[in-house]
Amino acid sequence: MSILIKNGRIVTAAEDYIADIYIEGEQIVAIGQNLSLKADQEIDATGKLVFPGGIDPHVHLDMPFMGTYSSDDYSTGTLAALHGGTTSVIDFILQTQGKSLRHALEEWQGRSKGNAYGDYSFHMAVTDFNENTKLEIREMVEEGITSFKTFMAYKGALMIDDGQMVDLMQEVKRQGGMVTVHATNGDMIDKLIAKHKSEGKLSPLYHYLSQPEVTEAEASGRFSDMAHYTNVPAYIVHMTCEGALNAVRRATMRNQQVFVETCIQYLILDASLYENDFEGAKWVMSPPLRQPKDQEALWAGLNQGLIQVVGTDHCPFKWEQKLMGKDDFSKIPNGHPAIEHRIELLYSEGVNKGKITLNKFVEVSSTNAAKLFGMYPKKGCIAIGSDADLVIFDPNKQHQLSVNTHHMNVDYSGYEGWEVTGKCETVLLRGQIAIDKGETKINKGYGQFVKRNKVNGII
Ligand code: DUC
Ligand code: ZN
Ligand code: ZN
Ligand code: ZN
Repeated sequence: MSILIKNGRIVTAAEDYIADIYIEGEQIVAIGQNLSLKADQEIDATGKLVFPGGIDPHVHLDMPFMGTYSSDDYSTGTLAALHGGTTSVIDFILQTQGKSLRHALEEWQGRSKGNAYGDYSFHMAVTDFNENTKLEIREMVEEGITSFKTFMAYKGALMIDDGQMVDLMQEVKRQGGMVTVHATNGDMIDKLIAKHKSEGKLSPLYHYLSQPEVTEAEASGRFSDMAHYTNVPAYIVHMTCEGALNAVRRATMRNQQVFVETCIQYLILDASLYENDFEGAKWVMSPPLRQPKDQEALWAGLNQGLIQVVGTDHCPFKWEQKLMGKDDFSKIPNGHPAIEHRIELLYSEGVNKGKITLNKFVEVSSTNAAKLFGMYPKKGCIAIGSDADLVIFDPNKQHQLSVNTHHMNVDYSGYEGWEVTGKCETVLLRGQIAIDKGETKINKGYGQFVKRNKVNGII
């Protein structure tokens, strides 16, 4: 099977030019002007942008959490991602405390195998680092799982202490991996939750007020210090605020680079959404939405090169699941649905409103994640020999986001009625048209596990 994409405006992290792309099988075989190659199928991309398929390195599919499961599984989640121009995702395996990493890997392989539409990989969340787990780090790297997630919060379920953190960092450094972190001060947050509950303050607003900026800034600084001490490649997930960003900025003053991911919601939504009583549960996520001054800091951080990646932390729960916390904010399952909207919102709110360049958009939605997590140049670029993961994008198409049209398995939208300029029209994954004008063209099971390479923390 061969496809020729004619006359598109090709945009990568570094380039912007008009050319044709010739695809044979799963890969890009030729790029050039007026290619006179005969293909089984031709797509006219005149007036359209063509950029690398999005990579969302932060999603939670079918994940057991807070007494329930996130409502998108590998099938609905990766399909929704494809509709929104994201061709690869990296999901989190959660180790159960007291059990092995291998056991957790097998559970996630069971959930994902044969179910995905889009390509996927795994981070391994190490929630119990001990002599046994230590021996498994190397095995995981050999399996192509080269990033290890840690939690500085969710004590009793996911959190590790600082001693475990330093030990884990040293082992991951030895084996050629990256340590990533949910950087918030779990003890402070638990105290504030208990205090609010004892005062009868039980609405979603108190979820926000239990995780003030300082809890994230402090943990981000502490994590950076431990990463500096151990010299491990280090990455902070879902950064939301100015204080945390400044902790990373300070680390640069000793010539350290800590990589940073923010998520689309933190760039465009703010904490005023928690003021609408229980409605605010739609945006109960951790860390919570912040203030407009934090959004400004995050956009600036992208342009300053302090933030390399925009993900989603996609962790959807249906309204019925959110209602588990109707009388107690601490029981509202944390997470919000965004996997389908990241690319279009980042284009519309970022590029279209003049906050970031088109090249920066590609860099932070695809290329940097591929580089940081050992998938480049197979993924994250438009080059000869790379996987033909491509988005053909109509930059002028106006549309509205809504629960009535999205593909995520959740019965509300965090972005209901949001006006978006720009639409993913055709999405290719490994040389196959996966989505065309809203229609799905591939079958469940087409998505493959992406085995990732070792990383060294230089991009
Ligand atoms: N935050 C969320 O909102 N959901 C899943 C886990 C997390 O850290
Ligand atoms: Zn089990
Ligand atoms: Zn997290
Ligand atoms: Zn997460």
